[in-house]
Amino acid sequence: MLPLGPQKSLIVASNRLPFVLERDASGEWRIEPGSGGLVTALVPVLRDRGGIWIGWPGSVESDEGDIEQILERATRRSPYQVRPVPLTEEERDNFYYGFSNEIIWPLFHDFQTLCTFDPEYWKAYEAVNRKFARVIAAASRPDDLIWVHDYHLMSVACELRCLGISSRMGFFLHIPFPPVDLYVKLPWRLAILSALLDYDLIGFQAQRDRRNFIHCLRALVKNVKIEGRGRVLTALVGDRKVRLGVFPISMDFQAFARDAASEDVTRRCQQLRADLPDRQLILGVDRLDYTKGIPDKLKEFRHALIRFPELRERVTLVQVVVPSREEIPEYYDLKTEIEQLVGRINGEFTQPGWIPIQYVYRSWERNELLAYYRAAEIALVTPLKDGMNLVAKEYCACRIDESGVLILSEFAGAASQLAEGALLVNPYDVYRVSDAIYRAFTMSAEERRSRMRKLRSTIARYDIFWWVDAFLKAEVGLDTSERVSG
Ligand code: GDG
Repeated sequence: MLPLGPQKSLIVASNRLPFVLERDASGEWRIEPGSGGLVTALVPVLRDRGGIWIGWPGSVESDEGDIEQILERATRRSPYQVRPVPLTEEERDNFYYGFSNEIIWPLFHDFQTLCTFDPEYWKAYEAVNRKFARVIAAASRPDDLIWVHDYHLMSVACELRCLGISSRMGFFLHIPFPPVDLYVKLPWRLAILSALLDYDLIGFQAQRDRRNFIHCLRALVKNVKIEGRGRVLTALVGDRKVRLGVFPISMDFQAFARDAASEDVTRRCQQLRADLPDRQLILGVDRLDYTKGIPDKLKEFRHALIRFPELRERVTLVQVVVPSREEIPEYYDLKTEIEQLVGRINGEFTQPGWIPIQYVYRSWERNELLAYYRAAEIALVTPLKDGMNLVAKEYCACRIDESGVLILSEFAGAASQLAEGALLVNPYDVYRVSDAIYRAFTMSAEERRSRMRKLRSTIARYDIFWWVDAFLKAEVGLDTSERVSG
């Protein structure tokens, strides 16, 4: 159990509650408990300490009515309580689609040209952060630990302080923090930076993100002093003392490895292998998002087929694209672009008995995903920018026979931990990526094993439970001054 002090409960706030709430065919609401890594890791702490998860249930107020009741029923036996933060349709549009996904998401991933700096979005962002703060204030006791997640909620601590809440508050940014030259384009750059300084601890995925944040502090805020070294530094800003930590997020390594070895997954994996005799399977798994660099990846795969003709009929790229934010025009256009590229490349290279790209546009059942992780000799993970990228880690966890090659973008947060075992590439460099595909294809079994062993040992050590533990220890001010190797 974590040494958080006897009376401290944990209050977790994230944009979405850890539930999937959907209407079934008959129009009735259905609720499924979340199964992501964050939920898995936090549930034991919430169970031990008692705690509350606060977030938007994903519907808008006009849908409301029975949602509160559904949540209440669904969580009656859950180890933690849930408090919904309802949003109006306008709030969803301006706060979620607007400020969060048309400003912060593109800007923080270096896509400044996709930003729409609409002042109405900012007003909604402030208002919704205030709304979250009110729900948190009403639900928490003075000694509770408050842990806020991600870019939708950067101003929550500031709003809580205005309400007179003095509890310890931590914030974890799941996405990258941009370089100062990009950050300064944000019209509300100072408001957001100062709001973040109201947290006691700010956690970043990688050193790159913390370094950018410190550059921004130095450029925009006066009298900044940074003290300490290692995983957690202290920023002294005026009379504020804020800890700045690097905590690369991960997944439940043991659960992935165990489930990958299950009978179901093993059977399905054998089937997949039997369908691709004498062929290496290259796997790409990405949410539909311009940050994931899917069109670039397809072009690079094509380039590899042109430069290295021996790859033809010997490799198959299985590219899964998980539907996401399709109601936003950029995402719809991206889907069209991907589909056209897949069609063009398959049209150019297909031969009897061999189609170079198998394209899947849907989300797989977990076991299907695990079977593909196990069956694929090569994973091609080439985001243009990514906070961490859990697909890269999950792939390695599922390589229970210690084979497999991970080709990884140097702009994924995961690259800072996995540089030794992975083949790191610049996802914009068509030659580098096509070389890496060929190198992976021809890599000896011995080299594959030695690289995969290193990858798996790092990921097993710094798993999701390590992550929760390290963050919460830093939040309560315990020493976490180890070197930032994880
Ligand atoms: C954000 C940051 C950061 C994917 N396809 C299927 C499926 N998935 C699951 C994977 C993985 C998750 O989705 C994707 O996680 P990522 O980390 O790769 O990417 P984002 O969704 O963009 O996440 C990212 C993360 O937050 C955590 O901090 O790493 O940088 O952008 O877990 O397994 N799951 C199933 N079927 C699929 O087809 N069941």
